[in-house]
Amino acid sequence: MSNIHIRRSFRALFLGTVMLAACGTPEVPKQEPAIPVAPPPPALVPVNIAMMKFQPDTVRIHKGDTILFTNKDVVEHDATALPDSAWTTGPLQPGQSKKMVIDKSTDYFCSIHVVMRGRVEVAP
Ligand SMILES: [Cu+2]
Repeated sequence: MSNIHIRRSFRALFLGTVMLAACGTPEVPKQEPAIPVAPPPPALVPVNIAMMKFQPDTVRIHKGDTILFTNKDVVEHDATALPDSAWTTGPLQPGQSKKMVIDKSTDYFCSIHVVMRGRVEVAP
């Protein structure tokens, strides 16, 4: 390689470097200050009673949510906390509903038909 070729190669390399530098470093997007995210509003979570079952039999809710128990069966039912009856919907006639705010994870059953079981999982 002749001297002139080496000089041209250096010049090309130099110009390439200058051009790259002129483009600047890629701009990093500015971080916006974090906007606090509001917790989701309390939800109304349906649990239907039909065909001698709680449907769904397990619900996962957040603290403050309301469960709406609705008896869609043809006979009376209730939903009562296990093991201590800490809460109960009371008897629900066919077509009746009852809203319950349950703030602690618990199993429950129908005290009229004790084989009917359900569970509420409460996330903090
Ligand atoms: Cu029942």
